[in-house]
Amino acid sequence: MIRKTKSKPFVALMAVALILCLMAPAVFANTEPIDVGIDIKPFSCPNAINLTNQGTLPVAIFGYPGVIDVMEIDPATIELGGVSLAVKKNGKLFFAYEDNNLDGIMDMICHFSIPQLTAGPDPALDADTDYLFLTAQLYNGTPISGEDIPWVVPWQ
Ligand SMILES: [Ca+2]
Repeated sequence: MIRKTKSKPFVALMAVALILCLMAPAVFANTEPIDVGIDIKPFSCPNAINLTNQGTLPVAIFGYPGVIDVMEIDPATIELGGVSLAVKKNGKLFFAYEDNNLDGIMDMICHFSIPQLTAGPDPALDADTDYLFLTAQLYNGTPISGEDIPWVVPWQ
């Protein structure tokens, strides 16, 4: 009597396909970041940044009804060009909530260390930086992202 069995590679392939199908909703559900409006140096226009400044670069994340509630953003996950929020002297992350653009919706002002942004051989921010990208996650894991154009004044 000959037992007809499926080949091992076929079974393995089916198993992989099944796992991928089962994982797909989890993998793809939250991969598309919510596009949020941000403004580098929201207190001034244009966004002139002095690279030798030892302070922080403020960036506003604007709340928008039905799209983004800034209170839902996990501050620990916020990065600007891969640089995390600056840390205050008291050890807490440097951010604040305020309605920066006066539209009645709460915004989040995030502060990033300019020395950190400009540090290293491949800095997040230098005279050639066209865009700065801000990424973060909501407390529920949903990713968000936004971008703005910095104006760097390295000679001042
Ligand atoms: Ca606002």
